[in-house]
Amino acid sequence: MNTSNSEKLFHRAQQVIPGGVNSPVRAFKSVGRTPIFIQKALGSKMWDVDGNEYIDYVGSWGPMILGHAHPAILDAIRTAASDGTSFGAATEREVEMAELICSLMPSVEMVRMVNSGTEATMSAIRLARAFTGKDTIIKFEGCYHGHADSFLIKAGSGAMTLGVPDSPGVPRAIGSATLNARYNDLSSVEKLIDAHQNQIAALIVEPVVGNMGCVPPNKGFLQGLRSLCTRNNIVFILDEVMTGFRVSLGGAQQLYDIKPDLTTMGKIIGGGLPVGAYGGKREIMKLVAPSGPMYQAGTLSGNPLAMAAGIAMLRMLKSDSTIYRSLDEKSAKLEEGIRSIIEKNNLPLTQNRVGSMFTLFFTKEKVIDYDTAKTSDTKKFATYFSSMLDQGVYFAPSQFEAAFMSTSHSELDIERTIDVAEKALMSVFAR
Ligand code: KE4
Repeated sequence: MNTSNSEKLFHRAQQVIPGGVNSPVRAFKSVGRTPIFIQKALGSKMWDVDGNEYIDYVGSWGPMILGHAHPAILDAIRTAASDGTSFGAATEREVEMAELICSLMPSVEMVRMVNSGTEATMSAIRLARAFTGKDTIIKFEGCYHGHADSFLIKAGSGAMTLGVPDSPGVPRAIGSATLNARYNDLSSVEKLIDAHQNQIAALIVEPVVGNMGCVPPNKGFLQGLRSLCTRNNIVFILDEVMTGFRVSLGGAQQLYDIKPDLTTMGKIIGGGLPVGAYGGKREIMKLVAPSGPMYQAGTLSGNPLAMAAGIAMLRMLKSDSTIYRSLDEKSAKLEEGIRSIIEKNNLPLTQNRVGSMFTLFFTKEKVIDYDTAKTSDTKKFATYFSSMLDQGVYFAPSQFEAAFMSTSHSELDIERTIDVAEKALMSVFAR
């Protein structure tokens, strides 16, 4: 496969951008090859700067649930842009967006727009600290909540991929206020709460983990966290940046019938533009400036183009009740196709899936947490990734990420993906 233009661009990029990319996982470092530079995308396809076509299962890490360059989203952006690109003042679209989010996620009584998932989660924990007057937070090993200092302790996603789950530069005072529990292990949470009585402000969790690869919650896990937080005056934060409007129209909290105190959002609600949000109980949210003393701000928060794209996205998701069933059926077909290859060849692989987010792990172990995810053979994954890419199928360049189906993936795309996966897996395990 000719990737000469990507290689030239990557060389140039590395002179002026750290690692040649604006987000680490894009550098393809853990899969040991030059990253592809994308020229354009449409529906389920992407084309790189050398003209190679890919069936895309990254979907910009989640936002592209309706496929790339959806006409309704492009129209909404064009219309908004013709009236100006940013005002730094209140607009009607922000009210409409907030009302839409609150209508789709009943636990969210008030919501504040920000510009990324990181801003959403870092604001949510500041708010929880302000509300409770306590400082310590609980997160889970392998979960990723963006790159704010408090979260870069045993973090997932790119940090886990690059083997730097604990980043330098995080002050000890901040890091020591973050405790890590084990995902799907309620007793690990109880032990932390017992050992830090009355110190814990918040517990933040990916209700379905995407950032150690896809890891679903065990039955009763989320409910157990809810009752522990209620009993100990801990703000229960569901980080739905990835799962929000992905695993169901009302997110994981609808799918698992769980009511958090705060929810963080991003990705899909921006329709591909930079958007994040945090929201929840009115009594907590009213602490946020200017209605309360907890300060958080943003020049481009509620940006008109981003709101227009997000409103168009959420309106489409809300208007078509077949979308989530179709996403589930497409994803199940792919999962079934891969399962039959695994069983036919007795391959040491396991799959996790929730709706249209899923991961193929290169381990025989059932992946239920950070430790079991880490049993994956990342070298074999890298060989598989490369073989898939060379055959025109683009999955995340990391074992510790989720893949995403969109409504624009066709039956043909899925059949081709299964065929290509069989060839790729045979090349990995034949060695
Ligand atoms: P951003 O700041 O990247 O918009 O969102 C941070 C974030 C917060 N919470 C969850 C559950 C997330 O998945 C993310 C970001 N997801 C990664 C993909 N695993 C972003 C990709 C990247 O870092 O380039």
